Amino acid sequence: MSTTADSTMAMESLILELHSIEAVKFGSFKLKSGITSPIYIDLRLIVSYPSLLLRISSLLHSSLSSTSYDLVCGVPYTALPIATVLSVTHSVPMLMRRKEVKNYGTARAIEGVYKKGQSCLIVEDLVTSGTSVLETVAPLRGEGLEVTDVVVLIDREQGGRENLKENGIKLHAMIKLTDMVDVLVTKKRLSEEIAESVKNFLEENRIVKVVTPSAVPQKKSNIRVSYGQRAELAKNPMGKRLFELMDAKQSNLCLAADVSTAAELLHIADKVGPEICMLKTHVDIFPDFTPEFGFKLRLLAEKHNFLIFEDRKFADIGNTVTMQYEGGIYRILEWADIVNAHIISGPGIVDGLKLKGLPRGKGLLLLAEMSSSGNLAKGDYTSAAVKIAEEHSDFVIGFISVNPASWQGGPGNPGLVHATPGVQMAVGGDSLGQQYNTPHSVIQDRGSDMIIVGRGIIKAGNPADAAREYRIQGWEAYKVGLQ
Ligand code: 5BU
Repeated sequence: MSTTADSTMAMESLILELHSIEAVKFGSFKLKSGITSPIYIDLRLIVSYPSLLLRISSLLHSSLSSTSYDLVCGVPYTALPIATVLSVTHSVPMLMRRKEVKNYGTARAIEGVYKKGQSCLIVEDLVTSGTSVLETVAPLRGEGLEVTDVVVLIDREQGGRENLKENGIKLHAMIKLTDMVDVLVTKKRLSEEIAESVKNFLEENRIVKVVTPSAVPQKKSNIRVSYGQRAELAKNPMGKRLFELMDAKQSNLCLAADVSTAAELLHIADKVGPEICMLKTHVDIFPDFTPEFGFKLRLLAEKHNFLIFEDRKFADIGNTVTMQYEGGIYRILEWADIVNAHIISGPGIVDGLKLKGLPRGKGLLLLAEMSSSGNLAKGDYTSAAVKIAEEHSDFVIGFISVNPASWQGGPGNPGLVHATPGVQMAVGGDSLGQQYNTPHSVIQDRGSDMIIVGRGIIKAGNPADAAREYRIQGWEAYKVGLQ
């Protein structure tokens, strides 16, 4: 029998065994995300079947005959036993990634022995969007390891392959979920009807926006000027401070702290403070705002060394914005280091904000682009923002942008910063038009300097850990450009 026929048979028998032990079930299952799925896969129970575990590990290993690696690391927790067996039976040293980083002792995110530059293969049981894989890749890359390949037992085919590719990782999947469904139908374990509903479900719930080559702008140049050097080129003192702070904290992460109350914001700012260079607020969403809020947030900003950016998006004529900036109940000028403005009303808006902000050492970001689908900030509008920024570079510290690498002339003046919202570990979006890109894509391909992350952090089980992952991913992407 040919090797292909051998491996097809091995795969079919594995699929049937996974079905027999109920690692794959069909019915109606409520997923963590709230949606109801006609299929449920639980590979945790393979630890109860030693010979199956051994078979899976050796099949994963043999499916990678043309890929070389020095180390293996399983994605916690289900893939850990698979990675362990693979490591032991094929004498490849293993690493372990801690899910919870201790804040005492060695506080290591990666356990095991390794050297910078070694290659590490990721082992995973099931890939959906690829987010869990990326959460393991980030700290490994953060330690200087090369991570380019992940081997997975089952690919749900819901965007993982595309999202991983976007992050420079090749997915080697042993079993594709649709193939599994086909085998179960052929072997009379599953009706055609259920198989159809599973396939429809997978198609309708793809967590991906496939990024076509033309949608990913190419960098104009591979060489990036360091944040430290750019601090020297910034004309506005707040812009200079921002670059210095990013350099010192090794962070290009801004938290979009869109929580429900001011109290919650102060709580999360204290937890996430060590990871961020900037904290972005929408102060008008808080029912419990008091005049002390700004003072308390400033104390936290000093404690953890981050800047405060009120995402006020001023849009009126110069005279009105001076009053909106300084007055009202929020008194933004008192506590925010940075604000932003649309340029729809013309350069007078910058003059107005500058009148109040410049004497107090503040900075302004101009909205050159937006992250939401169908927005109108593009082309000539974006170019006009660049022109106004250049003419007011004593006060304007940079832009809210999404694709500065695709601008005519590229991201332009290195003394100005680019901050990009719409960032999550996996590309995709929300139901109200938000569009997400990955940290790697934002910093590396799109030529931005800073990732602005909201729900990716605040909705995570542990926001401080999630912030750490985003910081590492953002910083790694920046460092690649420096080399
Ligand atoms: P998210 O949860 O990561 O989607 O939050 C994004 C934040 O960035 C949120 O506070 C938005 O108001 C903000 N934002 C944005 O998403 N897109 C834009 O173009 C601009 C701001 Br400008």
